[in-house]
Amino acid sequence: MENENKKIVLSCIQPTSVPTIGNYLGALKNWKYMSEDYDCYYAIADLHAITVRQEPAKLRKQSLEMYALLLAIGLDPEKNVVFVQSHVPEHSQLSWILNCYTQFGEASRMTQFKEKSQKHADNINVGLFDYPVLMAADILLYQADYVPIGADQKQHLELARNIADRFNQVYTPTFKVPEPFFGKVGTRIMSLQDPTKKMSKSDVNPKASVSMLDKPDDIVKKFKSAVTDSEARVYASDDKPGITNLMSIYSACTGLSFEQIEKDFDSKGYGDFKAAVAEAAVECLEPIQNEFNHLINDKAYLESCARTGSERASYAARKTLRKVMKKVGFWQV
Ligand code: AQP
Repeated sequence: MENENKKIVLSCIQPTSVPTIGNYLGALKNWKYMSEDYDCYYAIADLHAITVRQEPAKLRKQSLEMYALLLAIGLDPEKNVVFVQSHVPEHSQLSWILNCYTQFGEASRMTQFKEKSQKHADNINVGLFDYPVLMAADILLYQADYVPIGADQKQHLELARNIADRFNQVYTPTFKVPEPFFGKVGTRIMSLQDPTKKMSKSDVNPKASVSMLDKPDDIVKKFKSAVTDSEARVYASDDKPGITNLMSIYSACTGLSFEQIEKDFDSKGYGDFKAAVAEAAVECLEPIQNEFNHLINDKAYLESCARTGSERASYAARKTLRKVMKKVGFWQV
C-alpha cells in the first residue's frame, strides 16, 4: 500500500443488509480486480446507512458480516485498506467543513434525495439531504483518483468534483478531483420481481433479490419465480427486461457473451434457462459463502483487521484534513 506510482481508488458499501448478487456482480467483484492495480480504500458506510432508520443490533451485526464478506470475496486486508467509516472520525469532520462549501441549491438537485425522500416519507432527515456531501468527504479525504460508481451515483460524484474544484479555487489546490470509474456494461442487476427497478439489498420483498448468503435451495426458488414475459424465447431486448436481467446475471457469473447465451438456449424454454442461471449463481456464490462461514467464527481476527484498517485509513485521512483545517483558518495547537 501507499505506493507512489499507483492510483488511488475509494469505494463504499452500506451495511444496510446482506449484499445482493447485484452488489457483488456490479461492484464487489470489481473491487477485487481493482485491488490488483490500485491502492484501494474500501469502506463499510455505516454513517450513510443511518440516513434511513436502522435497528442498532442489526446494523452492528450487518457491519461485521459485511466485513467478513469483503474478505471472503478475496480482498486482502494487508494489500487494501478495508475499514468501517464510523471508525474514522475524519469522515464526519471533513463532511461538516465541506457543508460550508456546498450550496443548498446544488444539493437540492440530487435525484437520489428526491427518490429516497419519497420512499422514506416518514423520515426525511437532514442526513438524507446531506448524504452526497458526506460521500464527497469520503472520496476527497483519500485524494482518490478513481471512484467506481454505477449510473445512480454519477450525480453525486459530479457534486464531489464541484466541491473539490471550488475549495481548490478559494484556497490553493488541496483536493485531487476524482474521476468516475464505470464497471463493465451489463452489470447493473435488476430486481427479480420488478426488472425495471434495480435489485436492492433493503428491498422488503425477499423474492426480489438474491442475497450473497442465500442457501442454494432459496436461490433456485427465487430464480424460478423471477418475473419474465410470455414469449418463451431467450434473447436480450428492451421490452424483455426480466430475461435481459437474467442474461446479465448468467453472463456475469459464467463469462459467456449474450450471443453465446442466445445460441445455447435457442431451442429451450424459460424453465431450463432459469435453472441454468440459478446453478451459475449458486456456483459463483458457493466459494464465497464457504470462506464467509469460516471467517465469521473468528471475530477476534475480523476485529483486528478492522482496527488496522481504520488506523491506516485515519493516517491518510488525517493528512488531508490537517491541510484543510489550516487553509480554512482553524487555530491548530
Ligand atoms: N442492483 C445493482 N446492480 C449493480 N450494482 C449495484 N450496486 C447496488 N445495487 C446494484 C452497487 O453496489 C455498491 C454498494 O451499494 P451501496 O450499499 O452503497 O448502496 P446502494 O447503491 O443503495 O445499494 P443497495 O443494494 O440498493 O442498498 P440499499 O437497499 O441499502 O439502498 C455501489 O457501488 C452500487 O452502485
